[in-house]
Amino acid sequence: MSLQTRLTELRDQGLKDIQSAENSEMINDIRVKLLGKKGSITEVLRGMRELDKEERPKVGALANKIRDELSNAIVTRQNEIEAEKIAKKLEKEKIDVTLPGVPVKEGQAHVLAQIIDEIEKLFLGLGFQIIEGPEVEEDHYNFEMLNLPPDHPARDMQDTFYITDKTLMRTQTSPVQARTLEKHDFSKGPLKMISPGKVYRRDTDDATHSHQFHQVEGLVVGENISMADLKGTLELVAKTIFGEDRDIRLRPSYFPFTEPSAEVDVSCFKCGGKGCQVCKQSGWIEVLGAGMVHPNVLQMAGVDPDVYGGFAFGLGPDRFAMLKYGVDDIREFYLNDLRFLNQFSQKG
Ligand code: FA5
Repeated sequence: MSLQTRLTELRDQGLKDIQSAENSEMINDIRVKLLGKKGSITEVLRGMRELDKEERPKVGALANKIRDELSNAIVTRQNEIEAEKIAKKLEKEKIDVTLPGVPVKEGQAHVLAQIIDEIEKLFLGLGFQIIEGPEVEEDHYNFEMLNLPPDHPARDMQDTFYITDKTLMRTQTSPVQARTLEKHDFSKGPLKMISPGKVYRRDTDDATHSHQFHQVEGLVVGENISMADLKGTLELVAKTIFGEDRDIRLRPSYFPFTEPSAEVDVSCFKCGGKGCQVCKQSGWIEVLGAGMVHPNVLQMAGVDPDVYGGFAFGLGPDRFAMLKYGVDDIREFYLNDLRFLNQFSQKG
């Protein structure tokens, strides 16, 4: 067989093999087999020594042409294989953006925190400051500074958990009144504050009572403040939280730290005022206590009662939440049952 024929055969077979190679390893093997140091083409070129002088350039030119042809084919196939590999990888890693996403579990504020937030927003809008006080309180602030000296009979209504003889879990947010009055500089203007927080009592738990609940205290002290200011403020609170169709009523009451004092009731959410089990047949639910700040409280805090006066109130957000959402048992708020709590989603 002439070298020319051998070369053409090698080319035809080589091109076929290259075309059917499926991966880089196969291509590499073909390259070594054809064009490597011991490859078939190299061997043919070595055999040229035996050829006539005239024949050599012709065969040499053909051999070079075929070698170039084969190496070009190898590079082209190698590139194709790479491109196929990338295409396959992309196909496998493709993200279908139309598939539904994995839902992210999102929490929300507790319904009582939502009510307290709503009350805070209302009062911030009226120019009040928000001031917090300690839950573990001194007897001095929880009672004495509020005109309840030791052995005062009204202390019986607010028995609590004692830490020591003189420290207790506060029974009301009213001690924050005394703490703030002591510090306020009246030359800079009147004091307008609310104080939200937890309070504790030795109350027996039932549908409307809990031994731990929340209060929001309110206090305004300055010059020329009247009971009309108190009533107007409370009406605004009731209508903002409960809506225009709820009524409020003020009943004369007694608190040692206010004079005169009032209990404020809102018409019952369940029966609309006709009388039912929730409102104990009265048609009304007590939501807050209020009154005009007692001169003794001002005096004890170093504020001159002949110049300054004002009003105070203490409301129960737990009872507010019951009224607002028609919840008939206060204990539901503290059970942490998500089936109950998720009903008060802020997302609406
Ligand atoms: C007081 O605690 C007074 N400090 C309120 C006050 C402040 C009067 C400033 C005058 C001036 P009273 O004990 O009524 O008052 O409680 C106030 C509100 O807390 C009640 O109207 C009620 O909404 C709520 N509350 C009282 N006891 C409980 C209880 N055991 N569980 C849930 N809410 C309660």
